[in-house]
Amino acid sequence: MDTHSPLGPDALKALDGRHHLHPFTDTKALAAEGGARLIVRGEGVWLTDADGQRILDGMAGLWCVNVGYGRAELAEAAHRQLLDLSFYHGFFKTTTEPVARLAGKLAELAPPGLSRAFFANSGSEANDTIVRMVRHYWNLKGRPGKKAFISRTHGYHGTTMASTSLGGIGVMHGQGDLPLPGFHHVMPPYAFDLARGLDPEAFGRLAARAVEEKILELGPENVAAFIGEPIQGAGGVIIPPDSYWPEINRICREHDILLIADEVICGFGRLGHWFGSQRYGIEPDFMTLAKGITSGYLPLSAVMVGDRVAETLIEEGGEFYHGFTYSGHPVPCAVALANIDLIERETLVERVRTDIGPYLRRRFEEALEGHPLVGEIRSEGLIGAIEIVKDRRTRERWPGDGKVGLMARDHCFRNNVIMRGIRDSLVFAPPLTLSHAEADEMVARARLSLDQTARDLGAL
Ligand code: PXG
Repeated sequence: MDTHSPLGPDALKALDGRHHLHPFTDTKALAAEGGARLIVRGEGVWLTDADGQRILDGMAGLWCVNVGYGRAELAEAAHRQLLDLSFYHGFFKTTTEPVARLAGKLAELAPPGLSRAFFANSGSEANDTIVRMVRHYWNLKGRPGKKAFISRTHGYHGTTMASTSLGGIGVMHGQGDLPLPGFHHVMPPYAFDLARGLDPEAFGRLAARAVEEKILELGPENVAAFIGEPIQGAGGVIIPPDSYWPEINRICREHDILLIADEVICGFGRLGHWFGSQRYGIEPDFMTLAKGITSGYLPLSAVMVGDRVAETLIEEGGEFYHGFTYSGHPVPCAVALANIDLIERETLVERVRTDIGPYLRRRFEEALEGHPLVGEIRSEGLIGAIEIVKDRRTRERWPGDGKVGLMARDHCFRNNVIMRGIRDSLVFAPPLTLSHAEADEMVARARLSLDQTARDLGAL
């Protein structure tokens, strides 16, 4: 086929239907629905499809387009770098300017002590890298028994064998015979579902205690690390009570367990701080960075390594037999620098914390006050969830095990606002550049979609 001949939307959709296996998709069901919606443009918080419909992207792509679509500064950074040096690597005693500069910049932005960066292409690869680094570290420390990883139900850490094992998504474990041995899961700090009348701070401590109990059950001498997202994203925007993370710090310190903060969604301003670790006072040995590092313009991830681990790996580890062809690709690194520069110049981190984050939350609360389906609205910075229930008082769910969340999501999609349905909740994580008027529009469309869902259910 001539790859340059013009193809209309129908031809493209037909090709897609015949040849493209979509990620996280029931291909048979997609075909039965008539195939995929073709997206052709992005500008700011808006997408345009092949029919010319403008869609408000309340999910920033996949929680990643922090500075919004179509920013010329990022395109120009990539263009310049592609012409200057389209590729070189760091394997055999070489480096490149964007990589060196980005490593330095990340060390400056990260919490104190996380001063080394290892680059990869995706959050999944970064977490796999951490699994290898952690086990290598404990072997070097003469404690080869410390092998087990603890994480949370509803945690999402990626989709490779090890990162799926770290994750706590049951349907993913069901495919590929996972988790691998040595990966354990405990309850998440999911107050809405699990607190059962306990006050939030007491519940936060209870959820942290579940980690300690698992450590004691396995024996601290066998536990290598705990990994958690500061706020669990893909698992349903589970926002921990403030009591949770300080307890996790204490527990990891006391039992000599490494602490990994998976900042793939929370990083780069989403919570109104550069990193979720800063919002919650987490003292991690590792941070996983991806998505917002380039605002999704190009694939890039980084593992930030804390000094105590880095010093051991460097002083005693010899060669680390690990790295991807594109570990530290200069083009995405140049884009990441331009992206960070934009976030700084437009003071987006502060804007999320003091302006648009609280504004969007207030507007949701006003618009959905007393809505028969809404059990809770929670948010932090520009990430949040609306819990859908059958009975607002008892929090009883609708039958169908998450079907109602998907119904609401589909109404949103038809109303040209993108939100994610996760079990029976509707979640949002728009670009950090969302204006007040766009926030109003997003809330109005979400309200309409929830009304339509309620009507489908006979609740309105
Ligand atoms: N950690 C976290 C916290 C994530 O959210 C990953 C790791 C893996 O990153 P990569 O780059 O390998 O995808 C993620 C990714 C969704 C959705 O629909 C969420 C993610 C990816 C794709 C879809 O919510 N999160």
